[in-house]
Amino acid sequence: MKFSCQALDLSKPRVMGVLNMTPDSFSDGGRYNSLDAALFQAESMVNAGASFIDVGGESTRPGAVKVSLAEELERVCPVVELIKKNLDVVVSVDTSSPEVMVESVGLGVGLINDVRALQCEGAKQSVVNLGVPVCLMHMQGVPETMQDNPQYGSVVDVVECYLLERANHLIESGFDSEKIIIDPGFGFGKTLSHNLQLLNAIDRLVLNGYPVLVGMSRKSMIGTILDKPIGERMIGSIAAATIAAYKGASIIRVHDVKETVDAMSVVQALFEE
Ligand code: YH5
Repeated sequence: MKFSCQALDLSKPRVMGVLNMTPDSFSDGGRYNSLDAALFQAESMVNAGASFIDVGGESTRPGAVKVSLAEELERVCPVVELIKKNLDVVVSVDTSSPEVMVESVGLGVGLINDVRALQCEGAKQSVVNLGVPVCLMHMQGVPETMQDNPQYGSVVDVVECYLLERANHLIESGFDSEKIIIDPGFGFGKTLSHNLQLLNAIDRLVLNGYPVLVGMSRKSMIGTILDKPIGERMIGSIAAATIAAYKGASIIRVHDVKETVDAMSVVQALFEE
């Protein structure tokens, strides 16, 4: 089966809503940092058709400052617990920390989303022990400096090779290959041209047999194409999401859930014809 990931139904393109718990959150201005507001936002995204809520407590945007483990646990765990108690949705946690992975899975998280593809000390072993699905993302460099003149020979070759290597590594450690999702990491050490080459190669990434997750929502690739600020990137983001889904991406990580869900219904209608 092409879109198989045990415990997650990826038989059609799914939408993952972003729930940013960082105080410096770029797109919600930090408005959702109280627990009640976070639950309200999560509930709105579920009502709008989100299949996943991605909770993140570490900002990985270019130039962001590092967050302590205690701080990340304090940002992530209470909201994960609250969402799992109140809503019927798969919660994913955007983390690279094994401690956050273990704690949040204990609270009901169903997917680990790691932008560092389990390269931090102890992360791979934690995921193997926990046995929950994981998204492995490609990043060139580190968030602090990754957008300072990124370079590749062939970006598609490099990204594909890296993701398959990380997946193989995990499988060799005893992890179920059916629980692996891959993500080219739009904007993580990539120029606009690199991002467009990757978007155009989503169908090639899908051929490896792992479900593909993409996150382009509101990112600078959209901003650069449109020459528009973050608040005016929704329609461009939906266009990019539609292209990715049409090329076979299974999970689309977005801020604007309702609008993207409609776009995914159009793609799915075409697949069913
Ligand atoms: C992703 O692609 N991205 S956090 C800068 C922006 C807008 C949005 C300048 N976590 C991904 O969303 N996890 C993030 O405008 C992710 N894939 C996966 N799997 C960065 C982000 C953003 C950054």
